[in-house]
Amino acid sequence: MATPGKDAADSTGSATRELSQTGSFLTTAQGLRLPDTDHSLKAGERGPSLLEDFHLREKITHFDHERIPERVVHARGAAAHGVFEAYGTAESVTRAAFLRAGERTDVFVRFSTVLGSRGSADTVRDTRGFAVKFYTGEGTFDLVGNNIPVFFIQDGIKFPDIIHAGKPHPDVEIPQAQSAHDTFWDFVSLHTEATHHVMWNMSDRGIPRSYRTMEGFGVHTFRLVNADGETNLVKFHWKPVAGVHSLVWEEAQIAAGVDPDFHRRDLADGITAGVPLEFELGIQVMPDDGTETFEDIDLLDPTKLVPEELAPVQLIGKLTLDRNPVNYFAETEQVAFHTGHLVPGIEVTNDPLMQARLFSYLDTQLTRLGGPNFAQLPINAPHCPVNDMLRDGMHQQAVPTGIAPYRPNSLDDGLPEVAGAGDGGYVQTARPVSGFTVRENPVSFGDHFTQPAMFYRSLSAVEQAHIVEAFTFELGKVFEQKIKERQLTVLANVDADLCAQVAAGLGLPAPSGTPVEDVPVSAALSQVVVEPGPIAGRKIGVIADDGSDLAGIRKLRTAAEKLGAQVLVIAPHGGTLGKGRSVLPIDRSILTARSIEFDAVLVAAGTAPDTDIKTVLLLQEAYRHLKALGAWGDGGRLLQAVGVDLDGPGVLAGDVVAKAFIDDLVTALGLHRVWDRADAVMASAVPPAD
Ligand code: HDE
Repeated sequence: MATPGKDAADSTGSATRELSQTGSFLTTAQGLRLPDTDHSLKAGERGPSLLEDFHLREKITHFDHERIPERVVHARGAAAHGVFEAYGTAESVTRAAFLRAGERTDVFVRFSTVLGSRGSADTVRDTRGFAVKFYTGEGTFDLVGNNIPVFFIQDGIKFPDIIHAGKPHPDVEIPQAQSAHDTFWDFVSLHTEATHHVMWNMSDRGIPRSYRTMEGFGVHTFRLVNADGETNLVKFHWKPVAGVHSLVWEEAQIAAGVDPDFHRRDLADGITAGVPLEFELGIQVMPDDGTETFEDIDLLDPTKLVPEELAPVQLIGKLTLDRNPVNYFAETEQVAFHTGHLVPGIEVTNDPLMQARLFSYLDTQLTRLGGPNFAQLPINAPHCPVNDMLRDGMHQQAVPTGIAPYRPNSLDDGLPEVAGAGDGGYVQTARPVSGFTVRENPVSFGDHFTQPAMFYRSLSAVEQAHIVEAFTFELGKVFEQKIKERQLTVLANVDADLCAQVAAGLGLPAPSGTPVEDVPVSAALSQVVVEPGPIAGRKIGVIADDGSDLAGIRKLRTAAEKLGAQVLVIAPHGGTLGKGRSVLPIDRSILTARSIEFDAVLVAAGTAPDTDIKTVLLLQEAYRHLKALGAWGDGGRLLQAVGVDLDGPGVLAGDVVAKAFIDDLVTALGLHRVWDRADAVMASAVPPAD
C-alpha cells in the first residue's frame, strides 16, 4: 500500500533538486539548450525585436516575477543551518523526543530586525527576531522568539497598531527601520503596557554586537507535558556561549552607513571562518498549579518576565550554527515559521498574544509564499515522514498516489491511521475553560511600571546612562511637543532619576509621577560581566605598515585563531606587507577599514606614527567605543600621537607579542568593553591630549 504523504515528501525533495542547476549547458526552463542569451532575436541587426523570441520572453517574464512580498514584519533577516543536541535535562518535564539525552536535531535559525524593509540596515535600534526551526523526528517544532523577553502588547489584536506606529510614516515613508519618530512615540506613550519592552529597546539590547552575542527568549509561557502527563509552565531562553554583548550607539549609527550588512556579514563570515555560533537552550520551570501565576507574576502576561533569581534557567541543550545557506531566497527568504508548529510534550497557553499568533503565521504565508503548499518548499519540508490528506492548490509539487484522501475510507485500506499519544500523536492536555465572553484583560495585566523599574534599576550605571541617552535621542527626533511631554510622564512613573535626566536632555521640565519605590532588582538583567568570557568570533585589528614587526603579527594571529578570534591587518595600502617568505596579506587598507569592525585595535611594533586622518579616526573611535587598544614595541608612538594615554584603562602594552600581552588582550576582549573608561569618554568626546 502506498503512503501518499511519504511519497509526496520524497518527490518534493528530489524534484526540487532536479530543477536546480544540472548539466553544463545553459537551457530554458524546459531544458532546451540555448546558443545565445546576450542578444534578442531581431529583424535585422538594427531592427525591432521579434515576438517569436520565446527565450527573451521567458527570461524577462521570469525576472519580472522574481520578488515575493517581503514579510510584513521581520523582513530583514539572515539565517544559518546547524544542529541542536539535547542534554536530557528536560526529560522530567517534557516528553518531546528531540529533548531526550544525546538526541541531535537539524535546525535552521533566522535572525531578523522587526521594523525595517528587506534592504534596511542591520544595526538599527530595534528588537531582533530569533526564530528556530527544529526538524524533529516527530514533526517540525518552531520556537519563534525575540532577543527581548517581553513584548509591547498583551493581546494580539493590538499587533497591527504597534506595527503601524513603528513602521515609517505612511505619507513620506520616513524613517526606515527605527522607532525614533512621532508615530511610534505617540502610540507607546498612550499605550503604557508597551513601557517594559520600550525600556529594553532603549537599552543596549536594542543594538546587539552580533547575532552570536544575543540572548533569545520564547517570550510567552508554554506548557510542557511529560511522559506521565504531568504539566509545568515554562519560559524558554537562549543563552549565547559568547556572552551577551552590544554595540554602543555611535557604532550602530556608523555601521548603518558604512556596513548595513554588519550582522549578516558577521554571521556568514564567522561560519566561513569555522567559528560556529553557539547557544544553550534553557527553561525556567514554574508549577502548573491552576493559577497561571508565579510569585505574583502573571504568566499569561507577555509584558512580564520571571526574574532568573526566582526561577533559575535550567540548561537543556546546545544549538550550534555552522552552515551558511546556499541560496538566500530559497532558504532565508522562503522559510516559514509558525508558532503552531509544535511537537508532543510542548503546548501553548492562554496568553492572548500567543493565541493570536497561532492564527497569524499560517495566514501570512498564504500571501507571502503564494498558496497553501509552502510546507513542500525544501527549507520548510519536515525531516520526518509526512502523510497528510491535504491536496492540490497552487504550486503543488507532490504526486500523491492514493485515491482516498479522506477519513474514514476503505479504498486506501483505511489509511492513513490516526495516532494516539502512545504512537506519538499530538494529544493536547485537557485544560479547563470557563467564563463569559468578554473583551477584557485580567486586573493583573494593569501593572505597566513595576517591571520596567526593575529592569532599569537592575542595570549598571553605564547601561543606565545608555538608556538615558537612547530616550533622549529618540524623543529628540520627535517633532510633536505633546508626545515628548507625555512620554516623560510615562518615565516619571518608572523612575524619577531616569525621567529627570531625559527631561534635562530634551530641555523640558520633568513631570512628577508615582514610581514604585521598592522593586527587587535582578542582577541577571545586566549584561556587564566581571569575569572574562570566551572570545570566539571576535575581531582584532592590527595597524601595520611596511616597517612593522610581521613575525609578531603572525604570532598574535596564531594565538587568536586558536581561540576562534580573527586578526585583521590594516595597512596604508592594499596587497601585502613584507617580502619573500615573510610576506603578509593585508586584510583592510585604511580606506576600507572602519573601527566598528574590530573589538580591539593594536599597533604593531615598527609602525610609523603616521597620523593620517583615517588612522586617527579609527583609533579615536575605538577609544570612544570603549574598546581595548594596545601596542607592542614602539607601536605605542602612534597611540600617543593620536592622544591615547598609554597608562589609561584598557590600553595594553608589551615589548613583544609574548604570552602576557596575549593574555591581557584575551581578558580585555572577554570583558567585551573597557567599562572603566566610560566616565572619561562621557566627559569628553575625544581622548584627552597628553
Ligand atoms: Fe511575529 N510575525 N507576530 N512575533 N514574528 C511574523 O510571520 C505576529 C510576535 C516573530 O524569521 C510574521 O512569517 C502577530 C511576538 C519573529 O521568518 C507575522 C503577533 C514575537 C518573526 C507575525 C506577533 C514574534 C515573526 C511575518 C502578535 C516574539 C520572524 C512573517 C499576536 C515572541 C520569523 C511571518 C522569520 C514574524 C505576526 C508577535 C516574533 C505577520 C500577529 C510576541 C522572530 O505572521
